[in-house]
Amino acid sequence: MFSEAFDGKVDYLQVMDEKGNVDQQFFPKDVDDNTVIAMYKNMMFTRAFDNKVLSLQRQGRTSTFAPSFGEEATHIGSAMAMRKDDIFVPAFRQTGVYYARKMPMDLYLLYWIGYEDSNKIPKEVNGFPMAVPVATQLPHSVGIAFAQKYQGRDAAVVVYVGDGGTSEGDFSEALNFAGVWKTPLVIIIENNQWAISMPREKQSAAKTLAQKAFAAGINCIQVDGNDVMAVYKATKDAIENSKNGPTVIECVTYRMGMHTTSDDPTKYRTDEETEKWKLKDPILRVKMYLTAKGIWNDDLEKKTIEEQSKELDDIVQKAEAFKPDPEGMFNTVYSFVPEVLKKEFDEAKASNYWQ
Ligand SMILES: Cc1ncc(C[n+]2csc(CCOP(=O)(O)OP(=O)(O)O)c2C)c(N)n1
Ligand SMILES: [Mg+2]
Repeated sequence: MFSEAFDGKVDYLQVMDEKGNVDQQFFPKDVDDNTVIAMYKNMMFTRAFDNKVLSLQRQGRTSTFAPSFGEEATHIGSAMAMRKDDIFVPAFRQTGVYYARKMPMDLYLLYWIGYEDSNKIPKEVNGFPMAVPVATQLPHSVGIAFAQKYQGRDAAVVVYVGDGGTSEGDFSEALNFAGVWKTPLVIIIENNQWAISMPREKQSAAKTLAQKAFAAGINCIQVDGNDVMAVYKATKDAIENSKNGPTVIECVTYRMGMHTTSDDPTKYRTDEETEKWKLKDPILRVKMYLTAKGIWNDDLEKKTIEEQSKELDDIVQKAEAFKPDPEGMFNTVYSFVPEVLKKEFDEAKASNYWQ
């Protein structure tokens, strides 16, 4: 005889649709008009930052850059749901998360210019440096979350991983430990449909990426990742429940731009696909919502664009004025300075590298 060994189902949540209509039943109770405006402005800034840095990169003023075009709701919804003491652990494409968590953006920009000094994140930001080796941030995040629990702190950890990252061993191993230890962890799968040129359907035969949580005994949900309100609600709920254990949130979004500035997506995907996703733009729907409510208009939009443009000019000016200390190349790699580096250091110093 067969009986049921396990019953699993993944819910999908959308609160605000493509036209800005909201499902009142699921609209987060703690979100007032000012909060929606703040979400909108944060998303606008994230996009403006992308445009600015892309232009700097094309002028040779930054190194490779990974823009977030189209993924702003996933960043801002999740970051704004975090409490002050919650900690975020990013991958490498979470500009909006850093911004909403009040990272000084000139410091953030230094990373893309190529200075490791960017990784000295101010304590109050409660965030970690970017992790480029795919999914390696996940085992770390489980340890960080375990430490919160062990020390009796009321803080959750929110970690980000791409759709591609879910195929890594680190992902499965991290989820397994997080489930067994019931760590206060929220795992955001930022499913932007592509891992460089590898499409989502070739990444996994699973119908959702969220369901990978079942194998680890972890709660999961799939949300419209272009809906800032759904992402906010799911993250808030997961943080509230984090004392009982982790949650996986799959945010279904789309990478509107290139993987990084070294990539040309026209080589492997069609314009039709991109055009289809343009209609689901995460920023546009919030604008429609605010406009229909009579709390946003062209004047406010223009004023915000001007303010953010000035904010960006200041950020770039500050970042470009940064003078790195070349000694860091030698004395921050190891806990001690090995002989070979000491020799190079002496040579560099003798060659007036510091002038
Ligand atoms: C362990 C490892 N393998 C390969 C790479 C090269 N690489 C950088 S990003 C990337 C794809 C990541 O895709 P996804 O996890 O979906 O994140 P996204 O770039 O879409 O945000 C790859 C293969 C890497 N950085 N680290
Ligand atoms: Mg991806």
